[in-house]
Amino acid sequence: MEQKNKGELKDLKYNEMLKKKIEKLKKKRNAVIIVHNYQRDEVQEIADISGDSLALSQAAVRTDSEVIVFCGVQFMAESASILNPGKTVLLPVKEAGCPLADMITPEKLRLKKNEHPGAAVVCYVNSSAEVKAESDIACTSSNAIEVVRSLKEKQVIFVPDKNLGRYVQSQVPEKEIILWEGFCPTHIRVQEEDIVRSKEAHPGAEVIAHPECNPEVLALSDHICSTGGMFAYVKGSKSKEFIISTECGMLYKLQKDNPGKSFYLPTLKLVCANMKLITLGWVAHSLENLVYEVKVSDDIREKARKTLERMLAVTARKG
Ligand code: CIZ
Repeated sequence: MEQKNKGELKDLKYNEMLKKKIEKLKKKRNAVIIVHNYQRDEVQEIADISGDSLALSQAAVRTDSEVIVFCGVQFMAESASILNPGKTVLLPVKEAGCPLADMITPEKLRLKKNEHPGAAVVCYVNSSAEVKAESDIACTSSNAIEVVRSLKEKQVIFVPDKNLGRYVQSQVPEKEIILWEGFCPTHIRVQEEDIVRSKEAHPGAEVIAHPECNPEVLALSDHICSTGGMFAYVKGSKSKEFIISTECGMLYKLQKDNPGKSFYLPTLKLVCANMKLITLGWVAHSLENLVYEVKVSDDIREKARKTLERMLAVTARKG
């Protein structure tokens, strides 16, 4: 059995104490804790529901709880709030933002729309409520291809992730995709040589990459999909080893759900600092003080809700 040092044992004891406190506060507040796949392991351990941003927003709609503690980043909590106007949505650390979402503003998007008046605007969910309000339809990495295919317009302004947009273009050649120069600072850290080195170290492993990675990395991958798609793919694959090119938090649940399989990161740089801001201590603080409430103004919410609901309708059509 793995030996733990004194410091690690102290941390474990502290975490156990916090988990008990969170459990009590959750009952008192009639709250549900929903946790994104990229969160810290110990935060994933207390999840009532875990998943990708789409699954979490949908789960938030189904819950009877009055309070939703969203362990993720700002745009995810905003989406939950937009789809659940009657509920209190809390983000335990208010600084937990998304640098990709910050690479576009509604003003700049309006200028782009003026340059391409006939184009439809598809926004990745990693965008602010204001940008969603300026868009025609949202998408996630799990449904971006379907969403773009569903549009009647040939020209599509795809914001803000250029790598996801480029990947969608390769799968939907009948459309003309106008890319935005945004990127995820975490996913672009994986380099071609990281994949080459990992394949040499684990020659039997399949490489699965998130479409936010650079095109050179995607070209070396066996399978490209969203985080939700990764769980399904690994479950159905006969392989025993996988190189996972996405944020390191994914390894917690992949390993838990697939005890007989091994998972490797191509580089230790795959850490999203924003996702890791939320700790058990902040979750307890959030429940105790009902902070930090994420609210969207009524006019923006109404428009952004339509953008999200159009996406949900496309996904529902698939069944
Ligand atoms: O949509 C999400 O939750 C993100 C950010 C990634 C993914 O592929 O699930």
